[in-house]
Amino acid sequence: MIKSVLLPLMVAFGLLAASEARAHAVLLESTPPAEAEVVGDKVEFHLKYNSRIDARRSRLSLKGPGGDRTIAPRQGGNEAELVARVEGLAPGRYTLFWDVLSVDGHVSRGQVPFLAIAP
Ligand SMILES: [Cu+2]
Repeated sequence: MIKSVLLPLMVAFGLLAASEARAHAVLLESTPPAEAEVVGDKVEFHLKYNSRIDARRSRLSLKGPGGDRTIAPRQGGNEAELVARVEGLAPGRYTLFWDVLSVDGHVSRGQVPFLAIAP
């Protein structure tokens, strides 16, 4: 009897804990994808998350051959997407650092490395 009650309870709590952890914004997909080769000196970033993002309080920065620069992100097609555009890239290795505020009030961070190559 006790066993039959406990197991479903433990399963229920396990699921709750898992969905709580997922409340932080997690990057699901990016354009360019990590380790991609981008041809040319312009890149349009699309970052798709698993939850809504506050675009105004999220930051992007790009580190690469020309030094570091901060990029102002905009909201994409929906509230779980950020977009930004950068021009004038010299060929070389870059890392896009993202720092986003999700609706649960937590900040999460990550990076997308890519390679810019001359056309
Ligand atoms: Cu969170």
